[in-house]
Amino acid sequence: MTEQALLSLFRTLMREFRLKGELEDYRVVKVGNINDTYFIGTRTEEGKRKDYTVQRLNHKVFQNPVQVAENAFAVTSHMERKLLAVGQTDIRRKVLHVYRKEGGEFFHRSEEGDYWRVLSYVYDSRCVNHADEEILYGTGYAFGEFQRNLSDFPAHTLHHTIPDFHNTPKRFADLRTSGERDVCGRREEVEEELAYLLSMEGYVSLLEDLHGEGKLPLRVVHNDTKCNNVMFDAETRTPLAVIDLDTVMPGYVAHDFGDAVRFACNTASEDEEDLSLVSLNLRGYQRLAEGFVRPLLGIITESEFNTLPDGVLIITLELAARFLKDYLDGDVYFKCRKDRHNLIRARCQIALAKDIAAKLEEMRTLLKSLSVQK
Ligand code: GN1
Ligand code: MG
Repeated sequence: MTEQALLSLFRTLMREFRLKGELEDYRVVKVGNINDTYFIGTRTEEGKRKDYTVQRLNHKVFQNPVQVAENAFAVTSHMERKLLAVGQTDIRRKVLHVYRKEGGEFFHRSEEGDYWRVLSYVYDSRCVNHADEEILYGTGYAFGEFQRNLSDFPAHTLHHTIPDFHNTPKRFADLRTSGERDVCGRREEVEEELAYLLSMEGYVSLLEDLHGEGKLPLRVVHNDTKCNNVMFDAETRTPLAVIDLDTVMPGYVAHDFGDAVRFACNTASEDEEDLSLVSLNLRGYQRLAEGFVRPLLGIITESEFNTLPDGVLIITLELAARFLKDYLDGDVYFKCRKDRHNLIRARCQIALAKDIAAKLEEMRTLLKSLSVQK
């Protein structure tokens, strides 16, 4: 989009979403593999500055944008009510706000058919991609607290915005199919990765199997718990709001814990090409686990607790399968920022999964000895 088109769009959004003042500036947010995000700065007649988050929702990925928005609205309203009732101040820094138009609509539809929305901006905060121990603890705590705040939310009222989102056996079946179809002729190049992942197929259904046996409850979970989805106070570094609520759906606690560890406790980035740098930081895992479990004591069941380390391995395998599938399909889902980006991501996640598998027993022992338990 040209600069002029963007500015004109932002002004339209301000009008439609009844945001006061004049547009002053904007920034492009480069994080995220699915949606397009901007921050816009406005100033009122009285000279007051106010910022907002503006997003174009990827409606190829989220085929029912209104349902995505309804979920986010319901969940944020619930958390806001709950936190205000216990005297939370500065609520806008703790819970995201979903703006609506005069008639209650969540989106502006552009001429091109895109879906644009407005969310609040978390003041004096920062987003962290590479976490130190304090941030790891804070990340765990923020997602544990998120789950606690939603533990009394009626999960059945949420829409399944992406059906089978963390249904790992289904993700593996889809990978197998993409390997068989081989629409881009890339299969030969990934034979080794494909064989490794499919060799783990028996293990990845563990959570679904336990759920089927009535041993693992479904809860409202975030489903995308990367540490860059928690905003931290720029000064004190305490966790503030959890953002990116597009995938909030019923799911398992182990997925949220697992995805947080997968992303933040990798000693390298999610798409590191030098696989010798990729490993699971056990000390970081322990800190993240302490933060996560603390707000959930008395809420999660023993079987949920015991499956947390499996969640780390399962979700890492799942991401590897999703990236590899997208590579086989011709890069149709995730944004690619370099050549073979999905293959690079898949290889990195496989290297991480192998290290996690080797450390799984140690991870179980560490979890059982957490200081929060005593
Ligand atoms: C996508 O766009 P982003 O970064 O919020 C993806 C997640 C993946 C993640 C991997 C809707 O999230 O599931 O874990 O990339 N979101 C969707 O970085 O598929
Ligand atoms: Mg996301």
